[in-house]
Amino acid sequence: MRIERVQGTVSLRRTIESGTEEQRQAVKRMIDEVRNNGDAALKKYTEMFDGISLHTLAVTQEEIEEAYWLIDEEIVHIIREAAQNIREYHERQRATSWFMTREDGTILGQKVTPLDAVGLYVPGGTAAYPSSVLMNVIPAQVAGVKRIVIVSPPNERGTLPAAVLVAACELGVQEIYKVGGAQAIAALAYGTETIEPVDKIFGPGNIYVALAKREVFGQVDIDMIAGPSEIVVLADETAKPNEIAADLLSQAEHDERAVSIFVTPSLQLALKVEEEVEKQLATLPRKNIAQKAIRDYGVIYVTDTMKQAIDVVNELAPEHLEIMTAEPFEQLSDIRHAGAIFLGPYSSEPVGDYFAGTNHVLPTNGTARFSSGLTVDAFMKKSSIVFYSEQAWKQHVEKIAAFARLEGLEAHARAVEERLKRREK
Ligand code: HSO
Ligand code: ZN
Repeated sequence: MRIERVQGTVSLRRTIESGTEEQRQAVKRMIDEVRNNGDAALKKYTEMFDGISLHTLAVTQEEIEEAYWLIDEEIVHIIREAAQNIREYHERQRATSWFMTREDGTILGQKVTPLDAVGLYVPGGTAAYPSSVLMNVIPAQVAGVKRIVIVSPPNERGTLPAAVLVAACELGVQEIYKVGGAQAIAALAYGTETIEPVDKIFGPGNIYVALAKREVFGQVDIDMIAGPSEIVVLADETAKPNEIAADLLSQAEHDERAVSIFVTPSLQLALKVEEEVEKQLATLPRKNIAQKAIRDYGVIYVTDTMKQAIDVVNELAPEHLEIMTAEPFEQLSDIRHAGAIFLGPYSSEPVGDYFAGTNHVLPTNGTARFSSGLTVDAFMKKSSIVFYSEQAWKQHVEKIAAFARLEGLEAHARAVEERLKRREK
């Protein structure tokens, strides 16, 4: 891992998923084909890309039962407990409708309504995370979304990973389809004979999925385009180098482009962490991935002071930040940009990935500067409510009409004035 002394500002090397022109065109063609040919197009692409010919797209009850056979009962209990923690945390986020009144009888308000239907994309292969099923489905349920659809590419056996099916079933998800890639996104956006369209699409995926989400945005809403995972650890000499190294590697194993960064005012600690990272890397099953990530994107920044270290963290605006200092709550108030903040030696980042209750869908690529992780709000929308009383209308009608005429909108002015006729009768 590279060690750099920091003077002034730093900037993170970022990979933006914009794809090539060829990829964008391919995605557009696939979306058109799904719009024109529905299920037949989905099956054709599934055969082409997943190498499997499916008769029905929907996951059956037998597949779910089989999944339960394959998963340890103990794991099912862990999933249930994690789900409970996640539900409890997200319930606090649920916005409620409200009203305000004025003395003239005006009532203004905000009515909160859940989305009718949402779709969740679960990637295939080793990135098919049951934890991500929990992180997306639970806030949707807390919001009150009635229809939740999961789509995911089938594996070589023509089914979905057992753990994903068990997580979905534990939450009571009724609609699961074995379709992935850009074709799945097109189906969610436009619908086919089997899959009714949804209003918003959530979940990460490969470049084709990301491009397809961008392409259907407007027809439906989308959550965010997630980049590779990132972790920044901020620590002083009270922290343990082996723990810091382990946490840095926890995110490095996600992706060859994952970003693991350590920031500290202690050169001595920096040297020890560097050594630990190398040592621990050697025995990791996903060593190849983690090693590439650490080599290409891993950095240790050594600053002169803790204050400078905090500046570096804010500059990086990481997805995950761990603060391992003597008094982590002291630094907390100075942190302005981070998707999730983990405090103290026991709050290792995977605690949040799986179990604490907070959400693990978080802003990457420095977007923590202006955005937040997934919350219940993403599954709800707000309508404003206006009730004007006669008294309020009378008091303000001339001002409103004057404002309308300022904009040259005579029909607006006349609309509010039309009520004058009631008084003439
Ligand atoms: N750390 C990942 C989420 C995840 N980790 C899922 C394990 N499973 C992105 O924040
Ligand atoms: Zn993770």
